[in-house]
Parts: sequence; C-alpha cells; structure tokens
Amino acid sequence: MGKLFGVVLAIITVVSAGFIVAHVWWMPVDISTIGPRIDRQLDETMLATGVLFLSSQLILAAFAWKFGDDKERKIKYFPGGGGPLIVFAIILVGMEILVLSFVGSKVWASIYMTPPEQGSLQVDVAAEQFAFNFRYPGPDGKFGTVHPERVRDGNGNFFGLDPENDVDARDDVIVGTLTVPLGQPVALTMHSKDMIHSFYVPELRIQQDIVPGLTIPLHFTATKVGKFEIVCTQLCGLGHYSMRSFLEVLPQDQFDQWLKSQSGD
Ligand SMILES: [Cu+2]
Repeated sequence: MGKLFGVVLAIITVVSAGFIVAHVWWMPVDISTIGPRIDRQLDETMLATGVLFLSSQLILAAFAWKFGDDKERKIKYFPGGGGPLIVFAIILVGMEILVLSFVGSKVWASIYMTPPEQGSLQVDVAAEQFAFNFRYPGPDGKFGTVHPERVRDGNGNFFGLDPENDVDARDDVIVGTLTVPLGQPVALTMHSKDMIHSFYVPELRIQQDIVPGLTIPLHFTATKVGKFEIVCTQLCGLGHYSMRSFLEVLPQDQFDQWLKSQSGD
C-alpha cells in the first residue's frame, strides 16, 4: 500500500501543479494600470508557495514509497528526532508568509494608501439589495447633497437627492452602469444603503467591500475599451446572485458624448 500511496500522491501533486503552471483557470485579461503589479505579486506568491507545496508533497510521497511497506518497523524514529525538523519547517513557512506580506503590502499601499490623482473623474457608488447605482456630478461638476431620509427606490431617488431645493443635485447623472473614459483616473466613493456588499471587477484586479455607514474611496485607471461585469461578492441576501452591473470603458470623446447625452442637453 505504501508504494501505491506514494505514486498516487506524486501524480496528484504534479497534475494539480501543472494546471496552475499552465494557467488553465486563471485571471481574465487585465484592464487596469495597477494590474501588472498585482499579477506579478500573484505569480511570486504562487511560485514561493508552489515550491514548498511541491517539495513537501514529493518528499512525503518518497517516504511513503520507501518506508510505507516496512512491516517490521525497522525505522522507529526519524534520525535525530522530529523536533528540530518541525522547528525548521515552522520557521521556514513563517518567514515565507512574512516576506510575502511585506512585498505584497507595497502593491496594496499603492492602491489603498495613495490618494487619487488630481482631476480624477468622481463617481459616487450606492450599493443596495440587489443593485449598484452610479452618480456623476453633471455639467456643474458638483454633487448634490445626500439626504438619507429622502432615499426612495420607487421613484429612482437612490441617492436621496433634493433637486427642488438643491441646485447642485439637479444635473446629477444617475445610471445603473459604470461608464468611464479610457486612460483617465477614476475616483469612486462607495457606500451601502443596507448591508455589506462588495464591488468586484476581476479585469480591474479590484475587489472592495462596501460597508454600511462608511464612505469607501477607491481609484483606478482603465487601460482597455470594453464592457466588463461588476459582481457583488458578499453574500448579501436572497437576491445576491443577481446583484451585478457593468463597467463600460469608452474612448474619451465617446465618453464625453455619453455623459452629455445623460445630463439631458
Ligand atoms: Cu450585494
């Protein structure tokens, strides 16, 4: 049995590692300026953990092959005892996790600890069961003030605006698809009306929780024209599966036209 176990284990190890190396199931195309750095970090993490995974599984398979059928139990103890080996393994894995955390935090900080560029396109995002809505400041460049008590989904007032009394609110553009210009920095402010949701666009390499009571900033720059799915990745209720929207990246001139047509002139 020992030899068979060793062979089966070695096959499972090599085949599963092969799927990862060949990128059989992998991330979709990258459309973000930060994407290449995140992808490189992911590759480094997979390489570092992959080497440990492969070596530990193959060593285990080799031991099973060699000693698994040892009926007389000639070998009772690992030479020198198991203690030092376990300590060595704990230190090795611990160091690896620490190093990966420190290296990875640089990429993370460049997204989350850095303010958006001056002149970024501001878009306000409201998440609720089970939809995303997006708000642009309109031609005046100013968002209308939000009054939470005025939020009415029934008449499309997802953001609680007061256009009768608030001049800034009158030209705010509210849409169900996030449309952004190609190559221009976009700064989102995200909030949730009811419970925790998550804004996930795999192509942007961005996944960000939206927590009720907080305004969560997030910025990105899209590098490819196209239409990409936005999905909620926090289980937020019975309709969670249907909570999706789209990110549409347009060339600058088409975006300007689109925004103009939305603001009704
Ligand atoms: Cu949700």
